[in-house]
Formats: sequence, structure tokens, C-alpha cells
Amino acid sequence: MSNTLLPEITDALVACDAASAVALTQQALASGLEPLTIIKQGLVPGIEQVGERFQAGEYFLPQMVIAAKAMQQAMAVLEPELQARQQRVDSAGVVVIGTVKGDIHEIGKSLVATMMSASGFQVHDLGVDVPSQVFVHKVRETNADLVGLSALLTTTMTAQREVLRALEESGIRDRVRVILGGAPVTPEWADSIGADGYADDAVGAVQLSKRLLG
Ligand code: B12
Repeated sequence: MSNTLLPEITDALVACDAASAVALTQQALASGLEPLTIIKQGLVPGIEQVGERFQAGEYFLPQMVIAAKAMQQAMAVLEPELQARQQRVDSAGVVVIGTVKGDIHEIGKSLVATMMSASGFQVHDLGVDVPSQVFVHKVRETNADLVGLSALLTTTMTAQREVLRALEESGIRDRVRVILGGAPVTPEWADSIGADGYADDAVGAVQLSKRLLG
């Protein structure tokens, strides 16, 4: 039974059917599937297929918005379970995370924030479309150890560089590690703008952060 649930979750997202996506996600949890498996093998392939259809001109913006909302509702079912599976001990570090200015893609950034928080980091999620100065202000205010910058558009990747510059100009760049992510971002881009690292998914983001903060 449970082995058909994951493709059914994928199909529900592709069909932009939020009620089914949520119900199937609940069933998958009840059947004993791990929340991360449900995300990686059920939800993410679904939202990726929606993106492919959008790119191919088969889907339009309203479908993407509805599918993204469905994904967020299903994620809301899984988030408490992700949290519950990690025993929070001492804080692994203070993290400020957000999607950069001009970019409103939220799902991947929130997934990273949830995983970091579930892994013991104290996470301050600034949301989406975040100006550079807001990152700088929050790093100062929280004395953060690490900043995570998400960008999903080729046109907003440059805003990641702007945040790095703003941190430098404020004299606090050497106090924090800066990591980047988002579909168009590459390790080469991260290197070229002087970031400390890149990860291509939420689990990688946690591993990278732990490595960077020793
Ligand atoms: C859902 C979606 C939307 C939703 C977002 C809703 C929301 N609340 O988030 C809506 C409909 C609003 C939207 C709008 C737009 N979108 Co859009 N969207 C997508 C879509 C289908 C899925 C993105 C997603 O959520 N993926 C699932 C998550 C889990 O994956 P992820 O975001 O990549 O995150 C993972 C990793 O990248 C990484 N990660 C992410 N952030 C970070 C941060 C750190 C620090 C680290 C370490 C790791 C990390 O870990 C995450 C978890 O594994 C993608 C297609 C795709 N395949 O990516 C297009 C896509 C990103 N969108 C695209 C476009 C063009 C747009 C619009 C310009 C459309 C338009 N014509 O208006 C607007 C832009 C609005 C804006 N100013 O931001 C293009 C971008 C093309 C490009 N290369 O620039 C894509 C690729 C679609 C396409 N194939 O054409 N979009």
C-alpha cells in the first residue's frame, strides 16, 4: 500500500490537488514512511514536474501557485514530525536564513530552515524578498554564526553577491559563514563571489553548516 503512496503524492501535486496531497501525506506518515522520504520521493518530484510543465508551456502561473500552496500545506503536516524526530540538545549555532531581494520562492528555503532547526540550529527565518541590509541587521542583532541565502532565479543570484558585499561593508563578514543554495546556484558561483559554501538540498545544508561551524 505505502509503496504506491509516494507516486500518488507526486501525482496529486501535479494535478494541483491540495486536499489529496495533504490526505496522502497524512496516510504516508501513518503508514510509517519517514517525513524526509515523503518530501524527497513524493513532494519534491511533484513540484519539479510542475516546474517542467511550466517551462514547456503546458502549465501557467496559476497552476504553479496552486501546486506550491498544495506543497506548503503538505509540508505543514510534515514539519512537526521532522522536528519531533530530532532531539534538541545544545544549539549547534545561530543561523539567519532568507530568500534574497526580488525573489519570492519560499518552499526550498523553508525546507532548509526546518531541517536546520530540527538539527539543533537556532534559526531566524527572514522570509522572502529580503533586502541585503535586513540580513546585515539580523546578523548583528542575533550575533549569528551562519547566513543562508536562497535564490531560485538566475536574475536574483546577483543579490546573493550584494548580501556578501553588504556584510563586508558593515565590517562583519569575517564573523559569519555564508552559504548559498537554490536551483540555479552552483558551487562555482558560490566560490566566485566569496561565499563559504554551497549545498544542493536541505540535508546537504545541515551537513555543510555543521562542517563549517566545526
Ligand atoms: C513553485 C515555484 C514558484 C512559486 C513559488 C511559491 C512559493 N511560495 O515558494 C511561484 C508560482 C510564486 C513562482 C513564481 C515565479 N517563478 Co517559479 N518556480 C517554482 C518551481 C516550480 C518550484 C520551486 C520549488 O519550490 N522547488 C522545490 C524546492 C524544495 O526546491 P528548491 O527551491 O530548489 O530548494 C532546494 C534546494 O535548491 C536547496 N536550497 C534552496 N534554498 C537554499 C538555501 C540555502 C542556504 C541552501 C544551502 C540550500 C538551499 O535546498 C532546497 C531543499 O532541498 C520552480 C521549478 C523548479 N524545478 O525549481 C520554478 C522556477 C524557479 N520559477 C521560475 C520562474 C521564471 C518564476 C517567475 C519569474 C514566473 C513569472 N513569469 O512570473 C516567478 C518569479 C517570482 C519572483 N519574483 O520570485 C523559473 C526560474 C528560471 C530561472 N532559472 O531563472 C523556474 C526554474 C521554473 C522554470 N522551469 O521556468 N515560482
